[in-house]
Amino acid sequence: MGTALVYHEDMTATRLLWDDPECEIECPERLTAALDGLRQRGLQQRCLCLTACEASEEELGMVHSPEYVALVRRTQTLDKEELQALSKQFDAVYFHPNTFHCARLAVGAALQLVDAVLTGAVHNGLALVRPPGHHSQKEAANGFCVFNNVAIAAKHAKQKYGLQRILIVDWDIHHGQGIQYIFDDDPSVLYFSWHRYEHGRFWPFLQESDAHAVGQGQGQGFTVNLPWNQVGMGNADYLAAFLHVLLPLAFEFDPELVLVSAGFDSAIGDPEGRMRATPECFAHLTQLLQVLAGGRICAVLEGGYHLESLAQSVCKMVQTLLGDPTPPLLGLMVPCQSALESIQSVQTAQAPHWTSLQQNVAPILGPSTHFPEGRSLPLLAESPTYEAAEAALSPLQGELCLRPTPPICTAVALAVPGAALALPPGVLLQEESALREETEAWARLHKSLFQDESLVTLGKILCLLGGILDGQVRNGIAVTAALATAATVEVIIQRCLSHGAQRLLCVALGQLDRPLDLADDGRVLWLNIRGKEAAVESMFHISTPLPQESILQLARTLAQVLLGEAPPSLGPFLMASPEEIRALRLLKTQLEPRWKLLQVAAPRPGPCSPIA
Ligand code: Q9C
Ligand code: ZN
Repeated sequence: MGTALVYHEDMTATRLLWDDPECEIECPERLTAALDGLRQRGLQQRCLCLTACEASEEELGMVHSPEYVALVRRTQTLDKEELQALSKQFDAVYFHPNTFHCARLAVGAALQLVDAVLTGAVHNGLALVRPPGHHSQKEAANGFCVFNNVAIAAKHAKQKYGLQRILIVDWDIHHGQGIQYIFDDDPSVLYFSWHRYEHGRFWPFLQESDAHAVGQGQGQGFTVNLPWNQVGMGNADYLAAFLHVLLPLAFEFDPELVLVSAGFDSAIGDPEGRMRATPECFAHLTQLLQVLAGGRICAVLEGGYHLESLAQSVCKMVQTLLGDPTPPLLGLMVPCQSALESIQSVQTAQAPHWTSLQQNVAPILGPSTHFPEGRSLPLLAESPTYEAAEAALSPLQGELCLRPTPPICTAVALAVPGAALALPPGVLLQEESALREETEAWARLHKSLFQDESLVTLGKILCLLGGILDGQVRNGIAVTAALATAATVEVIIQRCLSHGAQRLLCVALGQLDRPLDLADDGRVLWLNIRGKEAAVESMFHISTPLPQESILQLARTLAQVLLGEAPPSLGPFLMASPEEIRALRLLKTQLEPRWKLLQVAAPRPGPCSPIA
């Protein structure tokens, strides 16, 4: 069992007892919708289902004061009028006679999940909880949150397991100011939050939600705030934030555990967030986090108020936690102007604290035609509807239904008898080439290029490729004696294209030339990692330097990752050499006009810059 799902149905037992439009969206159906979604898609059945137990008062005490815990305990015996009066003492909070029980279950669920992951019972998991936690503070309930589930989970991981570096990723659309306050001066917890901010005009209207708040004392640089100053942020904006802010810092930090404050009010259709990221985006965000901390991810539900959007996003996340392939992302991958400005403001604020960001500050940006504008946002009036997105998604989902997860994960074609490569268990060995006719046809086409033994190799590779194109095999490795010749690679590419593939990425490691007569028509992106030089031959033909690494070690790691294991930690952070940085920056500058996700800075506003 790889993925835990922690839940208790009692957490549906708290609800709003009076009229309050602000609080009514935090309803019990949120949990049942998410759970029904998981059940209907057969995902719950694939998880290790754990029943939550209440956290002890000692555990609550890791974050909250005894007086505050006592105050929440007393709500069990209050009547409706008293509950309403007490609720008014806090911002956007309601109490119910079951609140104390539910809130202790929510904390308990988060702690059980951390235990399951850190004892190795599972690789990762999700706690489906109510009430949420990230706004809650030492002595205050806030924003539907009573106890700070994720903050207590982080303290627990530090105290019980001696962890020294924990990353909290808060992708809820509200700022988890509660978590920020609790770890403000603590360098062992890196807290990342993006949130709807609108220059301070969105709830909870705090100065300290802005990018300049980086933490206090020893904790400086360990609070990372990315304020979104417009609504309508989408898949490209979220990905850009991960690629250019969160991941560089996370690699440099090298966490031992990743906690996710998994709020889905950042998804399309949500009335609170008014953003546009589709449910598939959460599969990608999850996958990007899986390279950290040996894949130890504990996600805990926070917000998410559009029931259907919430359920779909939760399902996409759980599917990725389970190791299923990520679905394609909809939309042009072009971050918007406002998102680029926000990203740049975090980079500027954090650069003094993080080596990996120091190369990005003050980019050399002229108002040149080389920097086309970012995507412009639609007017506020045309806020996206979930239904519109769903309509756009349905053809794609139809296609996905026709392409279920292949039954075989990794296949290996061994062209070397008794190859010494220690292959991990779980791979399917392909013994026989069943494609004699096709192989020979290809060989006739390239007659001078294939010798006898390379023909056998080609046959085995084509057989493997056939399995992938038919949807029987998810990925594969071919181990060949000779270096793959350009001719073999060309045959592979041609076969994929003739099978109807629209876009192929070829990563060539080492001295392997791109086939000469390959059309540079945008269908094949050729990335050669070799030698020392970086070069842009075209927007689809790129060379980068090769890091020092044994090829055998690379092959073994590659096989493990293809099989779904988490990649090994990269260890202590080492900055690239000045020459490497210069080469990569030049590369980036050349590629940015075509590949918009490389852009990290908004073009300077000015008379020459194009208007979005
Ligand atoms: N329209 C969570 O998502 N109301 N809490 C804001 C702005 C409070 C959200 C009003 C929202 C609290 C966990
Ligand atoms: Zn929220």
